Amino acid sequence: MLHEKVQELICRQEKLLSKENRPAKFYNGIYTRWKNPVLTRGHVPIFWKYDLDISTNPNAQERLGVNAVFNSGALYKDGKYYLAARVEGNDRKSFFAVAHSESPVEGFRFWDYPVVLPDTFADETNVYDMRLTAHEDGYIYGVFCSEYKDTSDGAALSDACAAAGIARTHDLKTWERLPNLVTESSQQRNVVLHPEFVGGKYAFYTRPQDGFIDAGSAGGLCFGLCEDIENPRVDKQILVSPRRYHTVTESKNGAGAVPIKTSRGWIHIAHGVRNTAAGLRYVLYAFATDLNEPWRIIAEPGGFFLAPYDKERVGDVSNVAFCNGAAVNEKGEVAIYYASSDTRLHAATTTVDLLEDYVFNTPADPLRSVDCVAQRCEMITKNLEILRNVKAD
Ligand code: M1P
Repeated sequence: MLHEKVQELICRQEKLLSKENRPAKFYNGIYTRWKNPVLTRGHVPIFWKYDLDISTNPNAQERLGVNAVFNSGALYKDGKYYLAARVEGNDRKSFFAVAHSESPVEGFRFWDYPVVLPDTFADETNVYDMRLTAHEDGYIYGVFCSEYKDTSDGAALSDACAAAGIARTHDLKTWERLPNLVTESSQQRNVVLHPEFVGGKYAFYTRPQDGFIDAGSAGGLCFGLCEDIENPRVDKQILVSPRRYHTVTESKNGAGAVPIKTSRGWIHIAHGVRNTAAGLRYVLYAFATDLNEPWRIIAEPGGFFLAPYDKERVGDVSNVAFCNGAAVNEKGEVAIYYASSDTRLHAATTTVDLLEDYVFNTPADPLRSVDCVAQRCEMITKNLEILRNVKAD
């Protein structure tokens, strides 16, 4: 027999899980935002949080609370959308859990168990932000942040080190853990495995930093090749997308979703961060790289692609939009999964064609106000002429 409160929670959750989603009113012609988040802490199975045994939990108290469900890797496979979400317990430790649905925007349900990663690093305290890459070698790779305490001389209690953890699977259920990626940088987060071999080698997008939080003199989204995925190391990191003064990437940036292959280039959805009086602000930006030289940018719209909007602005870490997964189906429909304020996960839907239009036809950032005004005036002049002609017709 179940406690009546638990029965009520299960019924309430069922309503949430079967809720239909609708497009939001927001419009920019580039993507559709959806009204309801696709995953929240409310989606976490009740039996992950409550001991359902009345004899050991007579008051139906939550024993292992979950604080948030957010940054998710994503994959479309055989008609289904899979998310590898970051689930954060009340104890601040994150772990991964897979949810799937036949729709990109609703109906996601977690599998019975979270991902159980082989415990190969005794010092690892936390794991988060998994990118799922269906690689041409036949494996699905999960590349994530593996965090451990900085124990070097003089390190403060909260000082930490970030490395890129790597695990691989065929079914998202059984995972083989590979060694962490070795690079020359002491801090490595937001690492993404490119889905194809480049010159016969594995290729990673990296984000070296001097500090755990601060980019320091390093930073920028980089690219490097790796000979052996079972002993992964990147010896040379080439800068792909640098931090730039007075742009959305001023404080730091990092790779997001696994790049999307289009006829004109690889489309990347990354994040950029700037500092404000209210703290860091994270937005998404996009660019395209060359099909054969995926480290070379061939188009980059100015400004942000997606920023925290409306209620998305508020959460555990407010003013954050973060993406580590997008799923593309065989019709060229794209679901971009982005989390808001480190609290919940949303979908924005678009198509490969619309993304190409955005990335290749949106003007670049001219980097100075005076040039931005000139850029805008050029469009205004053209538009006023069009409006005059429409009136005359
Ligand atoms: O809190 C915002 C984000 O901060 C980190 O991103 P970055 O490494 O670029 O600073 C990550 O911890 C990410 O999970 C988080 O959403």
